[in-house]
Amino acid sequence: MVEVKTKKLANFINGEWIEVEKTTPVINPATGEAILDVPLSDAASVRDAVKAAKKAQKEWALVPAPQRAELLYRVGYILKERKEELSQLLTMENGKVIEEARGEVQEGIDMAFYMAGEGRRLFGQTTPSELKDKFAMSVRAPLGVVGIITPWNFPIAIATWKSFPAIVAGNAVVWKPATETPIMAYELAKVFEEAGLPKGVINVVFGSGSEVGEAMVHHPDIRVISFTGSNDTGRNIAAECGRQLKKVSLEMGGKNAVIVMDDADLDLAVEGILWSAFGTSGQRCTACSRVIVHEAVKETLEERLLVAMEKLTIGNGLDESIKVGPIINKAGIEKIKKYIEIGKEEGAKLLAGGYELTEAEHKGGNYFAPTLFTDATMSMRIAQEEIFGPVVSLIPVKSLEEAIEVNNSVTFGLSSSIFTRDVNRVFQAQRDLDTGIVYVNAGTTGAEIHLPFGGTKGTGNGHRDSGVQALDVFTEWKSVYVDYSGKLQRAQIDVE
Ligand code: UN1
Repeated sequence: MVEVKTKKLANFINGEWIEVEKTTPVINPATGEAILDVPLSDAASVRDAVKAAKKAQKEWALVPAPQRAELLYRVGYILKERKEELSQLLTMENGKVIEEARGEVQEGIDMAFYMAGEGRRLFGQTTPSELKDKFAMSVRAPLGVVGIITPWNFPIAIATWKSFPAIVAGNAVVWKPATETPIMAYELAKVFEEAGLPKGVINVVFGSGSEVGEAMVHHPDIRVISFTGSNDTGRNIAAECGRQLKKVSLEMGGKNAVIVMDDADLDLAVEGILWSAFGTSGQRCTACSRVIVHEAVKETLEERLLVAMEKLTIGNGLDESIKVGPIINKAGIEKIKKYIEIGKEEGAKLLAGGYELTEAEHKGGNYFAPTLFTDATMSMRIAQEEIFGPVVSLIPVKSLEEAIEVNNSVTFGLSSSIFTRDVNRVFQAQRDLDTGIVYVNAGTTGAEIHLPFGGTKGTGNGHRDSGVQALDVFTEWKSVYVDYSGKLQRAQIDVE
């Protein structure tokens, strides 16, 4: 088992580890134990980080992109070497079961190699000029200093989705990780350091959203804020960035549904629902929290789900046999409990779960039993609002059209899925489901890093993390005209 207590977390600014006096404990959600302290920095640390980033970025942008990418390859190899150790640390700070922690670290490794490849692409476009002897092209230019704010539920993967494209494109980064899960940020900064990233290209400032996050959003030299987290915070950030005309990229969750049609492979659907609803204890933006089921198979699906849910083992995710880990903190538990009450009051039928495990069962940890509601309707709050816990509501429907309407009835639009064997339904659904990600015959989770990640409507503001599209967040298009005619040619006028 890896040792965690001996680590002393510090900000990483201009290649130096800078300790901060004020700290708060990081709690292992599986045990309730304080495992170490996280610094609570103030605006002055953000100013120092931006200053360092600004200076470093000028040089970094001049390094040829394939050489910048070399460093990312090194980052990828180091992450690969340290995969098991990092996965265990991730489980300790976040609670997700070790198998999923390994998957998340793998996502970071994949992102390193994928984005390193971009160092030899970063494609621009050439196009003919309307004038003779004139060359026209558009190229990607880095923004300068970029700010990234990352959540506790995917503390390493999401950080790599944002920082790797930023770095390969020639930016310098100021990064505020979630205070619940600072170990992954500390370790990733160590990896960057070991890989030899020039000082100041990546800067990590630990602290709260109200202190560090605000200072980043207000700092005039931060050219973009890329944020993943809660809806309220995202909207506040967007409002302030709008006022400053600062670019902002938001990813703020979902109310994702699995549709099960009457011709579905029901055993497969059960597996897909279980994995995407109760994996990470439902604490994914992509988690399935609604099952829209054709009435012809509703009862069978309920029965099979209940049998499968019985087998879910709950506990400390470091134990390989555990399937469902803890909830991040007590506030998370309280929020889930509130929705259980709301669901009951609204008239949905509770088929399984609905309770927090007792202290005696899990001393100190925050555990909530996997929960299944049925006979929910489209407009109920449990079918509309993000719960971020292991709670799923079944909504019966009569047709594919109705299923799509129910799916699209929420304000979010991140992920959706359909189980069917009918190719016509597959193509109709992928066209009509109003989400940024659509799965066919799989649950709502499991996005791969080389495809764009993000959603429609209230999930975000149109930008995408991950995939080559992430480069659009961290670069600006520059149109370049080179006239080699030797005379002044006026566009729109000197055209024969
Ligand atoms: C998130 O929950 O914000 O698709 C990220 C998935 C993971 C990433 C989830 N690859 O479920």
